[in-house]
Amino acid sequence: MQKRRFTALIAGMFASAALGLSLPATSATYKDEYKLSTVLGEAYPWGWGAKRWADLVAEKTQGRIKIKVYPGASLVSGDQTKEFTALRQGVIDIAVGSTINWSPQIKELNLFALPFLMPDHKALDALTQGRVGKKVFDLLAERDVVPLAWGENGFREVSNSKKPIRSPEDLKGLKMRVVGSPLFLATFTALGANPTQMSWADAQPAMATGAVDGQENPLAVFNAAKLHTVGQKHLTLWGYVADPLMFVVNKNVWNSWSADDQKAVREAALQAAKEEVARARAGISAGDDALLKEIQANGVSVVTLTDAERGAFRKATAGVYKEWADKIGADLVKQAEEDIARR
Ligand code: X2X
Repeated sequence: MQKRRFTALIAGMFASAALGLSLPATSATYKDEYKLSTVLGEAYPWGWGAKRWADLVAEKTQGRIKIKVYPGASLVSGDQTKEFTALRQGVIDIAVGSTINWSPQIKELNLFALPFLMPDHKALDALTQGRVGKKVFDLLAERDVVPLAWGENGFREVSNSKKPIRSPEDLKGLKMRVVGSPLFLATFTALGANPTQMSWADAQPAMATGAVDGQENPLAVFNAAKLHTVGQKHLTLWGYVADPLMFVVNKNVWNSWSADDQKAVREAALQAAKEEVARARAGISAGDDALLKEIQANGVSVVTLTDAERGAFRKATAGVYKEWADKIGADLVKQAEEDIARR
């Protein structure tokens, strides 16, 4: 009798231990490692910013929160447009993601990809740091993530292996690799190009083999990825769109942390994002053109457009702008236009 009761007790202990293991993490449970997703690695401002955030979090939480960066969108097998869904589902704990890659799930993020909406960095800041940025973060918060800071991939310049691009006519028939949302297909189709969507992982081999003629990405990406080695000899500075980055945490993960640790993670995100934006902007403007010089030294010919030339691209994409402004939400687009005008 005694023995049987003892056996039952032991069995019960094992059962609850096993049960305990399969229960979801309680608020007191921290993971050994949190998975942070990015598309680009540490050689790029984007991946550098993510690593910086992870390091600052480790420091500020005395190692209670350990974050590992998974570049190449590897947690979703490189399929960067699935990143946000995986983040909501908890497959990814934390992310530094581009508005472009998350725009298939959050249509308002297409705002930043409206052709020629933002003329300069000040315009981009007026959006991310103003009421538009707040509205977008509110939308993210409704979708199971906690948004903490705005970073930057950058103004996306167009390159190709065939010829200098100065007018929409020059783009006619060029096979262009584009990302993310159907808005990019619409823009390049309106310009007479032949756009095809693919992930960043697939884009580089496609350029190397000549399966595509060109692509569009910020100068920091062009340079770090050494796109001159995959035939990209012609680069046009047209600044037609810019993609900001968002530093976010899955809501369940966030809620599992103490208030002090949440504060530390938020402060770390703001600091890392600020430093990351500075890196994304380094060397690409009149005051500091070191990066641009490096690209040219690699044999890339760079076309800078006059206002009139830029105007021709704007005109050719005006219909796409109008159509997509309605899809994104006329009110949000109007606010963005007002805030840019007032910058
Ligand atoms: O795929 C791209 O072009 C990249 C790296 O810029 C993004 O993830 C948006």
